Amino acid sequence: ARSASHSYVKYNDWDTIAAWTADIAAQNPDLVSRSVIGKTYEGRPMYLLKMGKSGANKNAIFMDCGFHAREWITPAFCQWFVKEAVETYGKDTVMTTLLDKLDFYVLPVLNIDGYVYTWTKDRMWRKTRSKNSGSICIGTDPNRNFDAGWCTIGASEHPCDATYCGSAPESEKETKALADFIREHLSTIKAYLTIHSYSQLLLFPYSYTYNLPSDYEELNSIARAASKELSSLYNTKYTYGPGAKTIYPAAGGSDDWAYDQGIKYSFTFELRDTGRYGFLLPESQIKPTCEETLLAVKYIANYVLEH
Ligand code: ING
Ligand code: ZN
Repeated sequence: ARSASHSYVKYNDWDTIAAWTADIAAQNPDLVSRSVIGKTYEGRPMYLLKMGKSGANKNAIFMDCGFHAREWITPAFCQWFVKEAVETYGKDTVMTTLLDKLDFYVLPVLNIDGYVYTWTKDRMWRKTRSKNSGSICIGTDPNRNFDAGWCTIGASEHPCDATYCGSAPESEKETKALADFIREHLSTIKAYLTIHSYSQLLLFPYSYTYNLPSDYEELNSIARAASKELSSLYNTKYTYGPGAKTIYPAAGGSDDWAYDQGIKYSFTFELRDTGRYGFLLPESQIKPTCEETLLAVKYIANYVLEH
């Protein structure tokens, strides 16, 4: 049965989100299916939702939330996106076409162990919860753990630091599971969207180098248009550009890795706000944040569909 306390306008704990993934799939069998792409360090199943009308040779968009444990607005957005898809399919012409022609893979929380830890022990935790040999400090930054200029810049080799890159690329069970899934579906995945907070940015490669990607002009114009769509609802200001110069240089990020795997449309969102509440974004802002972000995601998806 539906978890009694699940709400799209509240922050849900992991058990509630996990129960919700089962319920939303069971209630929408022609549109949503659930799979498990791996287990976390602490043994939790990593649930992935696949959304779309069944069809042959469909391209796909992959989106994840909850890389960093304390960025609570991001799992809220992934849940919101799934809700909007099932509620507006057959009503909203854009959403209907998107789901008819594309599949969406949505990973509501990548770093589940960390997310649980922010609910139980330390609200400001960022990393995974894996042990580091030779250190008393716990965890690796999952967004420094991908094989993209790994640990060369903007990442730490010290396990006690918040941006610890891990003992090797994909050392974390969670990042390995994600990378394995994407490698196995590379022929169909045309876009990779990874949702973080906060700062109100729409970033694209590269973050591990100041060099611009070969698709810079196209990615920049998509980011400009998607940011404009987002701002059209509540006038939320977004800045966009390549990660290294727009936020800071940082190696080992999943968007750079996905891009170098050949997924051209690779973006990192940094949702609200710009620092007033930061990671502690009030629940009253879940709805407006998700509504505006949805516009940008739909814009990018529609662009992918038409190109
Ligand atoms: N920001 C991202 C971080 O992992 C980022 C910024 C994006 C880095 C893409 C590398 C690649 O630091 C937050 N808020 O986590
Ligand atoms: Zn983050």
